[in-house]
Amino acid sequence: MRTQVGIVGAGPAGLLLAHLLRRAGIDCVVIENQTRQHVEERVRAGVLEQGTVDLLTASGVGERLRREGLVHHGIELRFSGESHRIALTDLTGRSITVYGQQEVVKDLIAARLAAGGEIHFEVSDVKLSGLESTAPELRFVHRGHAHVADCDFIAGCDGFHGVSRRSIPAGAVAEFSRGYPFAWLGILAAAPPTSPELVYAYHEHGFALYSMRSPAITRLYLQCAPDEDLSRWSEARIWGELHARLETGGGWRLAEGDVLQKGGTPMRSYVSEPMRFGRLFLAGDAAHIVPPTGAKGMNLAVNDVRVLAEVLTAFYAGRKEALDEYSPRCLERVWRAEHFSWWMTSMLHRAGTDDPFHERLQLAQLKYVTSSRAAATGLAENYVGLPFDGGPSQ
Ligand code: RFL
Ligand code: PHB
Repeated sequence: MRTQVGIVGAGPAGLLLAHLLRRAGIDCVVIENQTRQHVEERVRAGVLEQGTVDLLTASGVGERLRREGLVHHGIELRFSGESHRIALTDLTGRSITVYGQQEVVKDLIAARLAAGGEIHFEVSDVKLSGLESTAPELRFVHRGHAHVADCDFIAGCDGFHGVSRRSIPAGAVAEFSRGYPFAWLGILAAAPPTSPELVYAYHEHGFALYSMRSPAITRLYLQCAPDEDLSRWSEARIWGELHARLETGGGWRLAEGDVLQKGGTPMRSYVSEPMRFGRLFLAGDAAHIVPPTGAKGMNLAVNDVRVLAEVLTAFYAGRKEALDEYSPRCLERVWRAEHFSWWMTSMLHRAGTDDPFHERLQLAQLKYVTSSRAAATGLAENYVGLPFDGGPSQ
C-alpha cells in the first residue's frame, strides 16, 4: 500500500483530517481498531464552538448539523441557591451548538464512504516505524492479513491511549500533566430537557452539569470519586443527586427518564510538546487532554487537523518549511484551552478535602464572573472559542 498520509484513528480528529485532505487532493489511508458501530455509538462531547461549526459547514459536512444542532446563546452557572446566566452571544457575538460528537463522527464516516474513500475498521497490531526518515511505515493487520502502508507522513489521531504517541522514543518530547482528585459519572437519559441552556452547578455535594442532545434526550454529569465503583450508583441514587445538586432554588425541576447509557470519565490535563516527532504528527487527544468542564477537547482536535491539513497542503505545494509551523500554531490554542479547562474545573468542583479557605475562593470567583461584565466576557470568549489563527505565514 502506498499513500501520502497514514491516519491512525477514526475519531473526530482522524476522520476530519481525512475529509480535509481529500478536499485538498491529498491521498490517505485511515485505520481504526474499533468497529464502525462502536465509534458511531460512543457518547462523548456535545458542545461545538462556532469556529468548529463554521469549519464543518464550509467543508461540506454541516448539513445535518445545521438541521439538528441546538444553537445556544448562553449558559447558566448555579451556586448558593441562585442561577446566573452568562450571555455568551451578547458578550461575544458568537454562539455554541449542542450536537453530539458521535453525530459528527457519523456525518464524517458517511461523507468519506460516499466519496469512495475507505476506512479500515477493526485493525490490530498497529506499528509505526521510520518516523525520522522521509518514508515512514504503518503496519497493521486487517481481516487476518498483514499490511504495510508506505507513507510520506503519519497522523497520530488515536486518542490518549493510542499507539502513536507511545511510538516516540522516551525523552524526545516534553510532557506536562496534572491529575484531579475527582471524576465524572455521566448518563444519557430519555427525558426532555427542561432547561433551554446548559447548567453548570457548584454544590456542597459536588459539581453537576445539565446538558442535552435533542428535544427528547438529556445528558447529565455528576462529580464523583476518581476510583468510583459505578455499580454503587443505582438510578435512584443518580437522580437523587442530580435533583439535589441542580434544583437549587427558583422552582426549576429536571425531568427523569430511562437511563440509556451510564459511564465514568476520568479528569486529566496533559500536553505533549512538540506535537510532532519527525514525520509523525500528533493531533487531538493523542497530543493533549483537558478535563471536560470547559467543553474544549473535540474543538481542539478540530483545530489541530485544520492546521495539519493546511501545512500538508503547503508542503505538497512546495513550501516544505510549513511543516515546522504545525506544532507552534496548535500549541498556542492548546495552552489557552488547558488554562481555561483547568480554571473552570477548579472553580466548579469540590476539592474533596475540607478546606473552607478554598471554598471561599471558589465562591468569590463565581460571584465575580457572574457579576462583572468584564469577567463574564473572559469566560464567554473562551467558552465560545477564540477565533482560529489566520493560516500559514507566506
Ligand atoms: P478519540 O475520539 O479518542 O479518537 C481516537 C480514535 O483512535 C482509535 N484508536 C486506534 N485506532 C487504530 N489503532 C490504534 N492503536 C488505536 N488506538 C485508538 C480509537 O478507537 C478512536 O476511535 O480522539 P480524537 O479524535 O482526538 O477526539 C477527541 C475527542 O474525542 C475528545 O477530546 C472529546 O470527546 C472531549 N470531550 C469534549 N470535547 C468538547 O470539545 N466538548 C465537549 O463538550 C466535551 N465533552 C468530552 C466531553 C469527553 C468526554 N469523555 C468521555 C472523555 C465529555 C466527556 C464525558
Ligand atoms: C456534553 O453535553 O456532553 C457536555 C457539555 C458541556 C461540557 C461537557 C460535556 O463541558
